[in-house]
Amino acid sequence: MIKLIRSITALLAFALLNPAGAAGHAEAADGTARFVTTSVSVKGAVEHPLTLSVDDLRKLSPMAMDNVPLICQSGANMGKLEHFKGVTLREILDKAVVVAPGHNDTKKMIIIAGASDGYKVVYSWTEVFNSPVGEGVMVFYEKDGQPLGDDEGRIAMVSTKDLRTGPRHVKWLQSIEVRQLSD
Ligand SMILES: Nc1nc2c(c(=O)[nH]1)N[C@H]1C(S)=C(S)[C@@H](COP(=O)(O)O)O[C@H]1N2
Ligand SMILES: [Mo]
Repeated sequence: MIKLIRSITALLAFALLNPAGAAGHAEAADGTARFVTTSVSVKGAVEHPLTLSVDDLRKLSPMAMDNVPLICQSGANMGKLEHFKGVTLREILDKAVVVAPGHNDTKKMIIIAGASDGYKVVYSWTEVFNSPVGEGVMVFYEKDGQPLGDDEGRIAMVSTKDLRTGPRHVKWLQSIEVRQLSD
């Protein structure tokens, strides 16, 4: 009886200490595997809400980039993104078709990029579609010809023309939401 209680206690302790393991998922040594996303939803003020897998993203116009330094908001050098491939946020939003019937609707629109760990960054519609920054905003899915690793994959995003590129390098991208300010 005591033995039985002991083994149940040990099992419970194991499950509590290894939540992802208990749920049957493989967990990377650094614990980021649970954040990995395999599709991104495009939602909000769009005519066609989408759920795009890596294969779906591969069907859009591929854009390859060679070398983007990653600089944190603090100024710290976080390394660089090299030889990565993706598509522009512009193309994704064009596919979803932003709903903006009023002449001034787009001017008060924001695009929220959300990650599975709760991280969020915003863009304005104008920034994406009417500024040079927009040309460099990419949703990417491949690095050095390989799928993105657990540390940021399988889908991530980066605004390559930002002065400090770290903050809008969104790891584990999960959603792209278009919203119009109501006031
Ligand atoms: N999903 C997600 N992406 C993120 C972050 C985060 O907390 N969550 N931090 C950002 C910041 S501020 C930086 S500088 C870079 C590098 O963060 P790291 O050192 O944690 O890899 O990732 C960016 N992307
Ligand atoms: Mo950062």
